[in-house]
Amino acid sequence: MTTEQNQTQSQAQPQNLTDGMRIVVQALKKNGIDTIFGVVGIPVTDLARHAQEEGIRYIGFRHEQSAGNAAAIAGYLTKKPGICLTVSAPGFLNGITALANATTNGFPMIQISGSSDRAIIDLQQGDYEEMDQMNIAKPFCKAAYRINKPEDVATGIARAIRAATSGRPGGVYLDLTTAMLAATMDQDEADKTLFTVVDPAPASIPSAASVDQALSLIASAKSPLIILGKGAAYAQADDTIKAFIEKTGIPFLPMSMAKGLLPDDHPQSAAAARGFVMKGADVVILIGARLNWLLGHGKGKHWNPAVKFVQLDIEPKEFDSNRPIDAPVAGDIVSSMQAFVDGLAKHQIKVDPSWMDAINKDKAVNAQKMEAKLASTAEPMNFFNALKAVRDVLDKQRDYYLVNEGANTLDDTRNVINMYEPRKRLDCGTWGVMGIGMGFALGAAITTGKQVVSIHGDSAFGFSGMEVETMCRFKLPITVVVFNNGGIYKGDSPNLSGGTDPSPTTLMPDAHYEKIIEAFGGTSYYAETPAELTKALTEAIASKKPCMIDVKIDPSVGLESGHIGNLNPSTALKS
Ligand code: ADP
Ligand code: TZD
Ligand code: MG
Repeated sequence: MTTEQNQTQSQAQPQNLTDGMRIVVQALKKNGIDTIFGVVGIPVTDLARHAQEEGIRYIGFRHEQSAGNAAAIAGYLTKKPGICLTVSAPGFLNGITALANATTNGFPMIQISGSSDRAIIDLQQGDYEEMDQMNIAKPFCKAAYRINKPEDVATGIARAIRAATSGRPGGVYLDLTTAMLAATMDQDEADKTLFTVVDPAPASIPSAASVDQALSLIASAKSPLIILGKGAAYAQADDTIKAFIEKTGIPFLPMSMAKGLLPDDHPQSAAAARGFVMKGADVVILIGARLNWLLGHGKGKHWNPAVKFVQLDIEPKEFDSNRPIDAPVAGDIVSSMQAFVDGLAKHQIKVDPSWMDAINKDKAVNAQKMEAKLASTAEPMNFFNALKAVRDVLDKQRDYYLVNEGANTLDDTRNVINMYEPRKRLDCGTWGVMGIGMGFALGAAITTGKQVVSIHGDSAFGFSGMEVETMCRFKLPITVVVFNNGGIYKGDSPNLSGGTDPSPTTLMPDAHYEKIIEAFGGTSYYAETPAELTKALTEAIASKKPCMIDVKIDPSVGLESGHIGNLNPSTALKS
């Protein structure tokens, strides 16, 4: 028995008293929180124990960053804030990258962290894990609060839930002082403080004038294009978005995590003609997508110079952030898309068939080029013949979540693997961050109970690889696929000094990542050919058990930085 367990039992509260940490659990329960992802230690171990005792699922991770990523993706999938529990100072800091990433991507998440004695922190007298956590968290999240008294727990939790989920969702930091966690109060009085937040993310109805203006502009277009972003996927306005797209006939381009909102094989998908439609569109309708680097900031050589923009977003500050927006529509996407569908009675929107014909021609040319790449018989495999094997297995069974991280492994998988259902593709997102992989895979599997296929570059996998133990401990139906080309982007880059140290991008080409899972009783596969990969993936998925496949990829085939080599500062010198 640990000292902490001893303390819990010997300090049993009299019947009519409760304490801060029990009230936190009650307040979370009262607000429908059913899962906590975290890593325990002083001062939050008993909080996790009480949560489990009260029927909240506690998923213990090996590193807070993965716990935070799991919470963030749970938030994205459910529209309820995902909860990540961390200990003070170092545990808190380990969670902050995930909290910042959640905020950047618009995922609702609350990082709840214990913190040490305020008086000692403020005088910097050197407490155990001393850190001024709330002030450190502030630049990395949407909002930060501290609960100092047990009487304030319910209000603190309510504020965190509202801040995480209303408006543009994001990460919230909630600081729980050790003193508050231990403070006692009368149980009946504590019960009276508890409440359920009413309508945590209120609808935001767009003005009729803004909808009218947008629909008039769209009706005047010759070559309109809809861009669907992960904000649209998050909003869960699936049927209304589909209705608007199909009633108007406007082609659509999904951003990475919006793939599957409408199926990738939908006749109006312009995904395989991305460059062509961006250059050719005269009116672009952004639905829950920002004009950030992923869309070339909405200007420059990739766009039609005369293009006009309609933008549907819940965050009015987003409009004009990169270029003027001709018809901004401020509102939540459920309400705005409903207004758009209703507005079709008044506005005649019909797309000129020659626009779709031109798109289809471009799609056909690109599809042919892609099929040629996929038909490669290279051995060792390149990304494309390996991905063809994966695609052919996954296309047969569509009820799975796809997690994806890496550089070439990310970009090529996005292009090859079709998605058919909303919110099923989970990836590096707005920052292109490595390390989300295992956290997202675990978060998706725990939240949905469904099969997850998690495809990582060998470098990307390394950031969260120890969570293979977590996946085995919880017996989750996740198949981890590592595309092992022996490095960051590729495995054969030279050391420019001519010395024997591996180059900055080199990892071990002969590593057998699949062996990791053997340590935890999971099933391992190694694939050197497409046939071996097909067999391994088919078996792994059918087993519904934790599995790992190391896929041997030619170390020489990756592109520097995948598809974003143009962002490398040294490109100018090289060319
Ligand atoms: P992507 O990376 O897919 O292009 P972004 O994360 O850049 O998507 O953009 C998502 C946008 O969606 C953000 O500007 C965010 O404010 C917006 N958004 C998120 N949820 C909603 C919602 N429910 N209604 C309207 N807009 C939303
Ligand atoms: N650290 C973090 C947190 N995020 C990052 N994006 C990077 C470092 C830099 N980086 C990339 O942008 S991609 C990548 C790194 C380290 C790994 C690419 O190698 P991989 O994929 O093995 O995962 P491929 O298939 O070899 O390209
Ligand atoms: Mg690699």
